[in-house]
Amino acid sequence: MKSLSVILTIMLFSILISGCFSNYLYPEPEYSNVKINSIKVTAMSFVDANSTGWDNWSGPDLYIVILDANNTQVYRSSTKWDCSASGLPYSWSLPTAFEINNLSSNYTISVYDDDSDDITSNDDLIGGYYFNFDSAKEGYPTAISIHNAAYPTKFELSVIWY
Ligand SMILES: [Ca+2]
Ligand SMILES: [Ca+2]
Ligand SMILES: [Ca+2]
Repeated sequence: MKSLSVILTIMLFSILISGCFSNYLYPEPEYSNVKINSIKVTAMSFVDANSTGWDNWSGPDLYIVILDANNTQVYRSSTKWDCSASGLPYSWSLPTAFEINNLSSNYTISVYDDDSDDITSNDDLIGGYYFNFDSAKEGYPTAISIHNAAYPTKFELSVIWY
């Protein structure tokens, strides 16, 4: 009887150990890198602070800029000319996925109106946000919305965590 309880105790221990061991071998995924595959503007204002259109005679010409924490430009999209509210969302696929290896690094994402066709105007900043991926990684979503209820501009990033 005594030997049976010893055997049971040993079995129990081995189950507990194998339980711990399998948790150790297969922990919850913890990703430390992210790739941006595409960027969308899903909402924005089509007038500036003076309620005037971004361009006088046509729709705004949208492009995306991402700056790193040192305000160095790390991405600039192509320009989509003469955009309209009915054309939303506007989407840019990144030809080479933009890889981020430090999730706590801060970035700025902004959308501009390209005025390179108008020598009287600099490009207009339509809207932008500071963000980092630490605050977005809960559950590792593949679509990350960047917005603030106080402002009309909304971005959506399509990402892969790895
Ligand atoms: Ca303009
Ligand atoms: Ca235009
Ligand atoms: Ca323009």
